[in-house]
Amino acid sequence: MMYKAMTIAGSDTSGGAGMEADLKTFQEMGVYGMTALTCIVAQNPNADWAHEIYPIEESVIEKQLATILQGIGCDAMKTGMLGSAELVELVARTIDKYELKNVVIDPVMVCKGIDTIMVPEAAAATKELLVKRALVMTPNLLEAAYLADMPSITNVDDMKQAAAKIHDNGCNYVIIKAGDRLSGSDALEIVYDGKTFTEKRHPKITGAYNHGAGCTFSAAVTAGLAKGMEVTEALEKAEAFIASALRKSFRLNQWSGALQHCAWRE
Ligand code: PXL
Repeated sequence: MMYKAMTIAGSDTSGGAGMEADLKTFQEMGVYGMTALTCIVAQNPNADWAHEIYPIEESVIEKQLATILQGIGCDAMKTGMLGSAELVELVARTIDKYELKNVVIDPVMVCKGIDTIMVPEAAAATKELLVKRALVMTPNLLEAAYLADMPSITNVDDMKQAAAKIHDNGCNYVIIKAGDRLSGSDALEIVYDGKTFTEKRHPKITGAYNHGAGCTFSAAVTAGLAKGMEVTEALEKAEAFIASALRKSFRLNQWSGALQHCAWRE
């Protein structure tokens, strides 16, 4: 029996984030991965590694979704880079049409090298259409502040307030990751299931390259759900996975580094 997961995401040609990170994570966690590609991101070595985004036509994305969902089926899915409101609407329609339950929404709104991944209309559509369809959402601080209509998130109390607001909009589990963005020696994570706030602290991994960490983390949660785990167990496995991948992260070039997805094997 092979459990299957789908990612609706962009391709990060440099291999650290996007569907490359998702597929590597699915593979490492023993889950069969499938992709509906939304765009191709190329990094320009002649322009300071500027990220150039080449969108894929919506009709082609629909074809990929039919291949996977009508033709094969999946046990869990996640989203990554969704560049337009139309695409967010397509994802919402698809979740409804196939009655998908194990839905992880990683609301990719910002990333290093790309100023605005999401045009404002796509961010607004994500807030309106995807939050309520998500079993799990995995925003970082900037994305959580946007989704919760808060000017910024600067401490644990803000994180809890944002998690509660996002949960109120219909998402079952909200996981806000501060990563290395808040001061202190720990990387903070707040999990809210509508009843309890769980505050998790992991020692910050200094000197790590964290490009693709958000994609990898949400893909690991998705893989756990595909295998039939409860959210809390999938989350614990994902935390262990991301910690080892970060600890063994490595330099790619003068602009970037990447997580090591196979590090947990050692
Ligand atoms: O890390 C955010 C991200 C997501 N998806 C794709 C990306 C990036 C950042 O580079 O390229 C395809």
